[in-house]
Amino acid sequence: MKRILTIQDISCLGKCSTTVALPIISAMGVETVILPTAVLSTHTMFKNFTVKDLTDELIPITEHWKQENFHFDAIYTGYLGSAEEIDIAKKIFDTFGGDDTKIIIDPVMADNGKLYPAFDENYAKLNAGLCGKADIIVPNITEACFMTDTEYKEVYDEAYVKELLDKLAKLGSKIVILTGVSLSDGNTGLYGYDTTTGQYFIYQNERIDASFHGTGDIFASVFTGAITRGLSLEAAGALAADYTKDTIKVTLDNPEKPWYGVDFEATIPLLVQKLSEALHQEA
Ligand code: PXL
Repeated sequence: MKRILTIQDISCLGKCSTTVALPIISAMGVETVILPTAVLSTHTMFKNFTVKDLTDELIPITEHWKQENFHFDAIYTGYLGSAEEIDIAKKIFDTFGGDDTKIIIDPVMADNGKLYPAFDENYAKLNAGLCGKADIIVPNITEACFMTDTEYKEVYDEAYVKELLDKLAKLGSKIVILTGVSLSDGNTGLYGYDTTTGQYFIYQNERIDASFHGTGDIFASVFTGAITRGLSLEAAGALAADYTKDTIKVTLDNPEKPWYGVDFEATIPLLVQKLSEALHQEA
């Protein structure tokens, strides 16, 4: 069985970061090793959340794994809490990285034109440096703008998206994938650029007019699981985009839907089925 290491916080309640990555990637048939960067009572969109920083634990934990000779087929990073943790993530890439370990970075720090409460522009620059170490990065448009000093636009055209992709590629990652890209009314999805082939790729599906917390983490988790199971970039991107959209739809149908996250638990069986179909199709 393939094995992924995911490095991000545990928001105990809130359906994001580790509490979505672990169930989703496990359901996709990949062993999921977690490295929690912090434990929060909830994610940071709640008021009065508590935080216990775990920076001091990260190196000792990974040194133990190294002594035990563990290998990871992929390392996937999401929400990292501080500049120091970005530095530690780089060290972990150096310790465990190699040709057969894909580094996938979701530089979680911003959305809808704004940085999350815990972060500033310096953090965005450091995240840009981290992205230089990746095989694949999956920022949203806001994160891409902060990392490349580009003006954030709500309304844009394909030229703007390609400019962002080209600037992101200069950070150093082999493959760059922008999420939340809408190029026509009623549609949204991803737009990617593979620097190894010079090819752009695009996948759009129905845009649902609702915004939920944690959907970026769901996209990145499914994408990472699918790449690790051996799907192509295009198929992994389509699976992740469709699953995110289907999950938002199912959540909207729930009269008791929580405000803080989506009902991904209800759609995991669908994900497992679609993954299996995609693997057969590409076999
Ligand atoms: O979903 C991204 C995320 C992860 N972890 C924490 C967050 C957020 C977004 O706000 O606050 C703690």
